Amino acid sequence: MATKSRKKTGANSELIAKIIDRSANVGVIGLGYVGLPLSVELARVGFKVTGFDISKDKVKLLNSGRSDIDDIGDAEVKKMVASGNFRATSDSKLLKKMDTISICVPTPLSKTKDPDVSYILNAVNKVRQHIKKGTLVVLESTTYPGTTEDLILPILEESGMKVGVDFFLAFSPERVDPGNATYTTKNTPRVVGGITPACTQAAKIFYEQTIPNIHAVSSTQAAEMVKLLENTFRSVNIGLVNEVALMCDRLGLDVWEIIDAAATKPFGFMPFYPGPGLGGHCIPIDPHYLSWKLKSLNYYARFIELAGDINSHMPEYVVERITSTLNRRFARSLNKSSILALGVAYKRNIKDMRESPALDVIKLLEDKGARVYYNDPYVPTFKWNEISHKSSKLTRDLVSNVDLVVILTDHSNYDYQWIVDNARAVFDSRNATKAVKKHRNKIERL
Ligand code: SAJ
Repeated sequence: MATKSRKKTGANSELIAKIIDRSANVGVIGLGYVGLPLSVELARVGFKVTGFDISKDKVKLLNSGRSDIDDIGDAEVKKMVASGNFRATSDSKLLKKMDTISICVPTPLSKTKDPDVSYILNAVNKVRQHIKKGTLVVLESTTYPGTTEDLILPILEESGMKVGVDFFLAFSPERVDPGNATYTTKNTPRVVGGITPACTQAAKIFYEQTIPNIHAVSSTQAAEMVKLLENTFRSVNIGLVNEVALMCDRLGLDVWEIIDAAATKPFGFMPFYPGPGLGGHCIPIDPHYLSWKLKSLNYYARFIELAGDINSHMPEYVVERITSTLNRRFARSLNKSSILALGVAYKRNIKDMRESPALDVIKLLEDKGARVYYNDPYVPTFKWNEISHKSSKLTRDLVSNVDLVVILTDHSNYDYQWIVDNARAVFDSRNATKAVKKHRNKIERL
């Protein structure tokens, strides 16, 4: 916990003093997988945190000491609330008491695959109505370069206040990796970029109180671009390795063997793994914020679009492979076959299903006439396209009676040997069965 004191310079000296002595009232708008962990860390180091959320149910749940986020347990919320350092509210009028405001709201894509910054605008307009002199506003939501300066700054200056003098505005990308117990909000280095040097300094000192390693960049646009590079790097490399999987299939090679062997190279290589597609609310989406912005500058971001194309076709490829497996092994067509899908969350060991490719695979299988059951220990039920689905109990009877089991999310708590022992055939899109010793002849992999 960095409680470094700073030579108080510039227009933000009063704010910095309040941040360092913890008398600053801290506001967090959006209490999801980013805002809630941030609130926990800020409360932990002694700030009085007010969490703002439009969901009254979420506000009620948090104030009663319970969590709806995978990475934050009820005990942490209960402790934070009991300490008196946190309360949740839907009343945006309380923003007028805040000395710092962190905006952690969703930035999805619209139906036409354009950035949807409506959540950011909704939050910023509430801040504009209530912001007081000397406040630090930091946007954390992933967005295209220019959002903070071109969209948010003019709205906040409608208050008549001057940025860098009367209030401070910066961008600091969230880097939460849901389900990652090693790297959490409090030990993941942070990038900050302000509209003015005084804004950058205020943001740097604010985050230093909870995170030891803060890296300042020259502008809000630079900070916005850093995050998009991080996530585009992942999307493009996942797209590459998904295409390598398609190549290996045609070459009669085992893509998992190839990647594991390449990963023995101690430098200049970083393993990514093929899968049924790209899920989550970040990796499939954030790169399109960047390509959208570049289109407005008459530049076509080819890598982003190509990776998006490959990644979004993986569900179809998985269904093609299942179809040929049923055909080859049992002379069965997909139509009227029975399939058990294991895992619907978008990645292992979490319950989040946003943009999960498992849903696309299940829909494609059903569209081709298969009877699909699913099991996911993290997702007991879900509703999709107005249809409710319920996780089937993972019994020997079910596993042994379906024509094929497809592994879509490699949750660690599955007994993969037991599954293979009892299944007629297994299509493994995650290499989850790599440690399975017996009956490997039943397994096909991406
Ligand atoms: N995936 C693959 N192959 C891989 C890695 C991932 O198919 O080699 C798939 C996953 O199954 C998942 C999707 O890609 O469906 C996204 O996976 P992810 O590991 O990037 O997970 P996210 O989106 O939950 O979190 C990411 C963060 N992950 C990591 O850095 C490991 C990080 O990029 C961001 O902090 C976060 O998105 C965000 O909020 O932007």
